[in-house]
Amino acid sequence: MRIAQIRARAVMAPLAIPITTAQASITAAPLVLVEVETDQGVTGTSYIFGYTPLMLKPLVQFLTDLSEGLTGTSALPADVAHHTETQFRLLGRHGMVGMALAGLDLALWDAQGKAAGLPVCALFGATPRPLPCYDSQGLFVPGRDEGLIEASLARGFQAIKVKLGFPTVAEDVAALRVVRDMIGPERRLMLDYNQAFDAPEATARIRAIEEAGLNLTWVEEPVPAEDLAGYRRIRAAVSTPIQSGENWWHPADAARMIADTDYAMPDLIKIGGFTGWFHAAAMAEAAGVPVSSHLFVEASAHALAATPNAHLLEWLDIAGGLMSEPYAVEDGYVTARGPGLGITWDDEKVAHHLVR
Ligand code: SMN
Ligand code: MG
Repeated sequence: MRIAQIRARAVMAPLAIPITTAQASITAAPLVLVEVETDQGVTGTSYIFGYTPLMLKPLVQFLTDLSEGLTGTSALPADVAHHTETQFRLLGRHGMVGMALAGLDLALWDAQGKAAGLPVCALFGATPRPLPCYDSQGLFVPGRDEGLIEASLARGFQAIKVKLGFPTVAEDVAALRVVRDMIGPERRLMLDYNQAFDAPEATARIRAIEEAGLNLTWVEEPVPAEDLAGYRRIRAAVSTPIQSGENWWHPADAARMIADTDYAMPDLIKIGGFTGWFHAAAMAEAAGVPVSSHLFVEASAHALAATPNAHLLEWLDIAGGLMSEPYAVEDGYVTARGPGLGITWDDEKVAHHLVR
């Protein structure tokens, strides 16, 4: 199978609920839809989350220009990785280059799955299986967001993550208290600080949360992702497990950081597609670190199905609003489906949200 053409389209995907974090509020998801047409009549697809609309046009342009050099070359993901590794060795593959190449990797695996008539996870030796997931919510503001927690419970979620980072830890504790009381003692509750603090502030907050008996499954990214010394100091001072990984670039970052986290959640795009994911997940397994996912519910369901140390799938559906049959949560579980990644774009919806 050979690459005939790579196509990319920019969209602002409608979100059922805005994503609010300690850093920013995202009301529609800036996505780049990637398509790889092959000479076998199979087209692979995936999407990249751009985080900001400013990334859309550069990504589309980059992928469109990349197409020419790859036309006629092997459509096998490792062959393309080998080719592009050499091509971008001098520049490096962080940032936009890595995001584009990872989107391409996911689309190439989708094409391989479709060509074989199999779900992508089967190409990695696994049958689709129900994966426990958690509802990934935004900032929880007491008095405003109780309805969102009620909706999660009504949909059967057994685990919920909220983002916080109020001016004072007392406000964080009060917000967590409301959520914990609503979900009861058995369901999992996680907290995402989105890199908001330095180590002393994060340590003080996590200790206060522990003293309040809120029993968090993890606290995520309490300090900037690259602050390894901060992670070490926090983990030495608190008993709550620490989660990180969504900002690891490629397996090399996983190698640097895996010893300093309790849980890891590589982002399928930043880690380098499925190819990067399985290298990072293997390092995590060797270090005794369970692996969860970040965004990309469809591809993550395939990756986690084939990951022996799989933990939880993050349910944060940023692209379902553009699909004819979006993935769904059933009783708190998500199951991968084929062929390929099981993604079919609804052309009308895509056209409606296209960014030109
Ligand atoms: C997150 C950050 C930015 C956009 C979406 C999601 C986040 C998470 O940190 O873990 O869900
Ligand atoms: Mg996070």
